[in-house]
Amino acid sequence: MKMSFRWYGEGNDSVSLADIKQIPNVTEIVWALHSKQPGEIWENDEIAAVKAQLDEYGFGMSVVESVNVHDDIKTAGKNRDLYIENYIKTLRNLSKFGVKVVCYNFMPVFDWTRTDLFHPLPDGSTALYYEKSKIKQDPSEMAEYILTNTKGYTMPGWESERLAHLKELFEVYSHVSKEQLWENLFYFLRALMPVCNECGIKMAIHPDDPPWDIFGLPRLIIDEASIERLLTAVDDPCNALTLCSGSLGANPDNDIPHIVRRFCDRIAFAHIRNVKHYDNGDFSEVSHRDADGDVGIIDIIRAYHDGGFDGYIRPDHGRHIWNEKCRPGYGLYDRALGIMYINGAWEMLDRLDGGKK
Ligand SMILES: [Mn+2]
Repeated sequence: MKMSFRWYGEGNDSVSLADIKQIPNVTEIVWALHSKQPGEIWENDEIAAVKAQLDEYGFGMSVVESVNVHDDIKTAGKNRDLYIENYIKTLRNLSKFGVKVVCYNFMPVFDWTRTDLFHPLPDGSTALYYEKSKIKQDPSEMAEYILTNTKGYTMPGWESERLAHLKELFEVYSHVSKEQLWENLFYFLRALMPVCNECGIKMAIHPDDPPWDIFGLPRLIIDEASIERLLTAVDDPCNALTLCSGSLGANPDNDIPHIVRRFCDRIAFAHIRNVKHYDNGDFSEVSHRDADGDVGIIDIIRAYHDGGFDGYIRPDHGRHIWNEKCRPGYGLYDRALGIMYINGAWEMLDRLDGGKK
């Protein structure tokens, strides 16, 4: 495995590359051009500017998270083919700079969704939290909360410009059934696969988060069966997964270690995150320590190790600890602790394997 760390870019992240350099074993930065709107082409000079920043610290730029997919592609809108062409141009440009994995998602309207970005945990830290009863059919209450209570930060897809057009977006998606959304995803991937093979880029879809329908909108990548459907419908090594243990793990029925073992050779990018479930359907993000949550972090790491996983791995959201001022879920401290936990487990498994020989 190759350890990586998500970074929002110069001037857009409380964490510096110099900070990240001091976390043991991190060799890759997971990056993006965050000012780009879905559908825009990422130009060579813009990518080169990030590369120069990463080169200074000896970091690779193999993984992009995310190149976002335009709503016209998700809904088969009238400019779908134009935006697919733009996406392909972006992939070609990225490949010239050594990008190997592009993470993306196919969630309608919203990206990942939580009802509280600063939920207090018993130890005095805070974490991202999902309260089931707060997610109603109408998202306007949630939109209000996001606009007024998130201390200047927001979740992707919940930006104020986007929330202002919520009605129109919902109107467009109201004509897209779950089956049509699947077809639109396959259409997109089939158009991309020849270019991906030529450029050596894997398209690694991130599961829907949470892994069930919300606000009456369909969600596709939610469990083992849907992953199987995706990988068989477009059976190409470049049609790959970002396996997020926290996203899939929000549903207690998902056996993540089993899913990792089953699809290990199609996982290009691993997100490691722990989740604690409550009986009423709420869930909280927690530390990476296995015993603090319910997804089976140690069994997940063991599944990757047994599968000879040589893709990219990163700690996913962390808690807010030690009064860090940072983007919700994306501080330095708890993610660094998560990395050391994964490093420790991985090195121990290496040692145990060595002892068997
Ligand atoms: Mn994730």
